[in-house]
Amino acid sequence: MPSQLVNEYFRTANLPHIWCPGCGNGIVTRAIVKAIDNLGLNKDDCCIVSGIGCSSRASGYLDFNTLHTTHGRALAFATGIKLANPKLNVIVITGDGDCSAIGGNHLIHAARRNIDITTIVFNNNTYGMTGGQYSPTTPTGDKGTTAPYGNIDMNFDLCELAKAAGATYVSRGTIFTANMLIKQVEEGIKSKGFSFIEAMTICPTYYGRKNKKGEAVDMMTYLKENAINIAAYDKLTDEQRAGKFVVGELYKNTRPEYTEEYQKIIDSFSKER
Ligand SMILES: Cc1ncc(C[n+]2csc(CCOP(=O)(O)OP(=O)(O)O)c2C)c(N)n1
Ligand code: SF4
Repeated sequence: MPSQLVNEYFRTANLPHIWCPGCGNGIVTRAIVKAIDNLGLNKDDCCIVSGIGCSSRASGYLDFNTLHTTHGRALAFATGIKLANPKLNVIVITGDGDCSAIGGNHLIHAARRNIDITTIVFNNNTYGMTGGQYSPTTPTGDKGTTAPYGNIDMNFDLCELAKAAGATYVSRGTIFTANMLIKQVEEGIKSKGFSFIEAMTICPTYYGRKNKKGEAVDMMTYLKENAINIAAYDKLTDEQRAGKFVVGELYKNTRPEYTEEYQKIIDSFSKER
């Protein structure tokens, strides 16, 4: 029997989903829904926008105001929606390719403007939907359909990118620690300004298979063993950090939010009349 969360927040008529067995996308999607449920948000006050990719298919399963947009353009659509109706909780679902390759410029500028949107990037280190090409987050040396001998590009640290561009809430979690991810999405939604949450997930079908990472359980175990919380990470030497990655709340700040600044301009003209 479907759970209360599924019955309340999913378009059950669109299920079963298309994701492969072992794919991590369901855990991230559940974390988003659980965060919304924990915050007690009204569904009609939320708008979920996605780009294109396996992860972006989540919007089709969610029973909210949703938009499945063009590849890389979720943040552009979301910006328009938020400016038209700043009261909405606008949540963007995107993949690492969608968000940081074709959509990279939109990410930078949404963060720079500090518009009050919560972005959750499902980072599986590959282009899942189109067959496992390498993406800007594929670690250097790892393989993809378009890098059969190993990727020679330097990979992006998406959280550092979002922070440097101006995001005011930045965190990273994994599908292994789903409860932490739920809290991070909650914090992202509550924070006024551009919130960026990187959810480290798994694609056993492409990234895992091409890089001999084993089954889904092995990939989950990798996340469990190599994700170090920021408090502990800060105390490690460079040697101890090798091969590990940091999770937790990485950055929090406040600065003027875009739709509020925009409203001030509108108000200044209203007063003049
Ligand atoms: C303009 C345009 N270029 C390319 C594509 C093909 N395309 C669809 S999904 C995708 C990659 C998705 O990768 P990612 O964002 O990492 O998401 P995942 O499928 O891994 O969740 C690409 C290149 C497209 N749909 N539109
Ligand atoms: S191809 Fe990868 S990301 Fe796409 S559904 Fe399958 S496991 Fe998930």
